[in-house]
Amino acid sequence: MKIFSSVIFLCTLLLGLSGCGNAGGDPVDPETVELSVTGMTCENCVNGIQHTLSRLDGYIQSDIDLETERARITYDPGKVTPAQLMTRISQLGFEAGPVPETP
Ligand SMILES: [Cu+2]
Repeated sequence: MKIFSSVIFLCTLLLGLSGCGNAGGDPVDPETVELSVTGMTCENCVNGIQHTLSRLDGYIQSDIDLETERARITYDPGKVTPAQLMTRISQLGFEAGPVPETP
């Protein structure tokens, strides 16, 4: 389910990273956070968020769904925190927060 698919996703990501010339640095141990992002109206909003996040050190990748208003963001926890990611998104005029728990 959710946890399972994110494990698969992380494995894929790790394989991808190791293929891009790791010069003996610390291995990145990425984490993925799922956020609720509201206020997006079109693909430009999504692209704007991704563009802004991509300039944050520690940001790796994101998958943002306009319809479900969910953002799944992969990041390096040694460099950036989910709080910083949320702050960046809200600075763009969107509301970002933790996904409400579903029973
Ligand atoms: Cu838009």
